[in-house]
Amino acid sequence: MTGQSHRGAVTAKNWIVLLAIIVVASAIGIAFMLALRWFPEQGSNVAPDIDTFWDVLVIVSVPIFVAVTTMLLFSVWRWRQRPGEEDLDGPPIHGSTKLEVIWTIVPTIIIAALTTYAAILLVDIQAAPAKGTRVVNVNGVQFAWDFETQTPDGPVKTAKLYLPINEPVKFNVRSKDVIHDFWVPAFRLKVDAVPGITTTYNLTPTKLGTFDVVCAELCGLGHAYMRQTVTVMTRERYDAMMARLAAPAGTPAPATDGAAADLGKTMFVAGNPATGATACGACHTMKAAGTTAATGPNLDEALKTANAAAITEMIVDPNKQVAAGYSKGIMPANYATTMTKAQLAALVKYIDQSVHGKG
Ligand code: HEC
Ligand SMILES: [Cu+2]
Repeated sequence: MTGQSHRGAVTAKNWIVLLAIIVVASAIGIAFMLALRWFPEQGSNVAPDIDTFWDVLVIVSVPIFVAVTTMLLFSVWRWRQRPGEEDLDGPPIHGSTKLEVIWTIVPTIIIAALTTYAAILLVDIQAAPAKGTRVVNVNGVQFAWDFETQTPDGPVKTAKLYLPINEPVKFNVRSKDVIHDFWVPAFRLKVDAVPGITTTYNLTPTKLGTFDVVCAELCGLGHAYMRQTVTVMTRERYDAMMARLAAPAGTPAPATDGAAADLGKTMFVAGNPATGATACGACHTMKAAGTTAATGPNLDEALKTANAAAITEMIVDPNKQVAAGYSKGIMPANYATTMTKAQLAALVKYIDQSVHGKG
C-alpha cells in the first residue's frame, strides 16, 4: 500500500534561515581558506598572479560547496522518515523545466568564466620570451635532473640549478627515459618532461635563496629521490659561479692521502652537483659515511668480499650485475661520465677502506 507523506512547503522563514546559514558559513569558509598558507614563498614573477587565481577559485567554490551541503542537510532533516511512515511514498514529481534550465545555465556560466580567466592568465604568463633570454636545458633521467646552461665559456652542466635574480629564463625540458615533470613549487609553473619532445616555460626568478626542484610525475622506484635545488643569486655571484663551473675539467687532484679520503667521502655523501653525479648516500647505507638509506643494498654487507676493481665495476656499470632482490635501472648508470677519474678512484678507495674496516 502506498500513500503520500506531506511536510508542507518550504516557508519564507525557512528560506531566510537557510540563506543566513549559507552566507555566514560561506564567509567563515572563505576567510579560513584564504588565511591558510597553501603555497611556499613566491619566488617568481608569475607566482602572485597564480596565487590570486587560486584565491578567486576559493572565493567562487566555497559558497557553492556550502550552499549544496546546506540544502542537502536541510532536505535530509526536513524530509526524513518518521516512525509509522515506512510504507509511505513522497508525492510524484514531474520535473521542472525552469529549474533544470537554471541549474544547467548557471554552472555553465561559472565554469566558462573561470576557464576564460585561466586561459587568459596562461597565455599572459607564457608570452614568448624576449630575444636573448637565458636558456637552461633541463634533462630528466631516472632519477635526477641535470641542468645545462649556455655561458660565454661554453655549456655548463650542473645537478643544482643556478639562476640570476630578476632575469628572465626559459627552460627547455626533456627526458631521456620516461615521463618526468619539472616543478619548482616556489616558481609555481611546472611542465611534463616527455621523451622525444621538448616542452618549455619561462619566468623570471624574483627572490634570492634556495628552493626545491622536484619531479611531479611518478616516474619509477626512485621518484622520491628526484629532488634537487635551485639557487637564485645576484648577477655577480652567478657570473662568478658559472665561470668557475665552466673551467676545464681536471681540477687539481688532491695531493695527500688524507685529502683523497675526504674527496671519496664527499663523493659518497654529497655526490658531484656540478656534473650531476647523485650522492651514493641518498640510496645506500654505509656505516662509515653515516648514511642510512635503503633504496639500494647496504654496502657494508654487500661489499664484504669485493675488492677495489669489483667495486669500481659495480659503480660504473651497475646494470651488468643487478644485486639480488633489487631492480635494474634504479642506480644511476652515468657515474663514468659524471665523475672524474680522480674522483672515482678516491670514492672507490674510500668505500673499500670503509667496508673492510681499514678506514
Ligand atoms: C638512486 C639510488 C642509487 C644511487 C644514487 C646509487 N645507488 Fe648503488 N645501487 C642502487 C640499487 C637499487 C642497487 C641494486 C641494483 C643494482 O645492482 O643495480 C645498487 C647497487 C649498488 C652496488 C652493488 C651492490 C651489490 O650487492 O651487488 C654497489 C657497489 C653500489 N650500488 C654502489 C653505489 C655507489 C658507490 C654509488 C655512488 C657513486 C651508488 N651506488 C649510487 C641504488 C643507488
Ligand atoms: Cu621523475
